[in-house]
Amino acid sequence: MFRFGAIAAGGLALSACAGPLSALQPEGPAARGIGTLWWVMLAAGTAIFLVVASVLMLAFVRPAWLRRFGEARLILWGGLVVPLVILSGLVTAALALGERVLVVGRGEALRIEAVARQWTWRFRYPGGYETDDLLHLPAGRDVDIVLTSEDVIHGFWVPRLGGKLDAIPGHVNVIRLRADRPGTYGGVCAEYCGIGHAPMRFSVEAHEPDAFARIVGPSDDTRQDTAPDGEGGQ
Ligand SMILES: [Cu+2]
Repeated sequence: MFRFGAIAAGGLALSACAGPLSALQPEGPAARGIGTLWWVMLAAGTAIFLVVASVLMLAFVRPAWLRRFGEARLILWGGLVVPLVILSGLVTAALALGERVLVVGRGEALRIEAVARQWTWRFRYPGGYETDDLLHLPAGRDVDIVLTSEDVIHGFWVPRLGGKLDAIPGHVNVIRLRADRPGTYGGVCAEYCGIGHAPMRFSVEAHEPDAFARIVGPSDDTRQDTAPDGEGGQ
């Protein structure tokens, strides 16, 4: 009975991690790095919890064992050395991931502008084509999302493709995304921005490169008139 309950609870917990906004179902290199770090932190956190719980138990059941280890040594190792090693590892991993999420010293990529305002997202492609609350991407290719805001600070986040970055008025931030394959992903505003914050969502559609080019058109100003209707164009 207990085993059935544990399996059911585990299944329920894991199913809550699925869906279009799940950072635990990554579909791009940046999101995959973030997902891996999350799993490593979960495993390490669980291990640390078990060790601490065991030591606590030992303090009650076999206090003499702990006393033999020595108070000063316990504080030195448990309070300084071990946390220092763990935190150094985490900081290194986070810095390496940050480089991957942001655009630091890497090659050129397609640039798409994203302008946030209360409470929508407008995306502008190189040829001038625009969409509201729908971001088209070419699959398998790096894309730089050039973020800014017209009013307050918003947060751009597509959990299955990458990290999150603020869209700040009067300032430009750039985040690099890549979708491994065609598909539809969810995006949200990740920074509280007013009464309409919660529903300030957008969709991301990753297409085969040909289909992407057909939808957003060539990279010049002739595109706007030939945009097919019903593809998310405004
Ligand atoms: Cu918001």
